[in-house]
Amino acid sequence: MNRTYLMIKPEAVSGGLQGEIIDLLLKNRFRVARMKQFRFDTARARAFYAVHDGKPFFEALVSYITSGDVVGLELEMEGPAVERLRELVGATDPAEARPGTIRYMYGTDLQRNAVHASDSQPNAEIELAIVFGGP
Ligand code: 3AN
Repeated sequence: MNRTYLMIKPEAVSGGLQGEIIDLLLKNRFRVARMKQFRFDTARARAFYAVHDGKPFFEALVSYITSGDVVGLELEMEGPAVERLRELVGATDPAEARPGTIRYMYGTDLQRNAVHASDSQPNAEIELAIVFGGP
């Protein structure tokens, strides 16, 4: 079984989109192993987005992701979970995302793009550890 991490971002949670997004995941054969609604504090948000530290949008990203509750999900599937989830999520910019992808349907702009999905297995493991702690 392979696993990855998906996070429903603040504007999608406050907009009540979490049910539809989770339904889409289940219909695409992901299994929800763990799920948690929480709010990032600044320190944890900086750790979560450490790979973007120093980029021009980093401070805006941290303040946005701490602005409200998020929903974090550990997802499992038999196939290549990281790659399948990235396909289902779509391009970072919703304006460039293909029809049928989560960001095409629920994203607004480059920052408010509905969800985050881990971009590699090592990053999935790091992000799952930050959000859920131990196994
Ligand atoms: P993805 O979320 O598709 O892996 P990344 O890792 O390049 O994309 O970016 C992480 C997050 O940073 C994005 N989801 C988005 O919210 C934000 N972001 C990326 N690029 C920009 C940008 N040019 N301006 C504002 N926010 C950005």
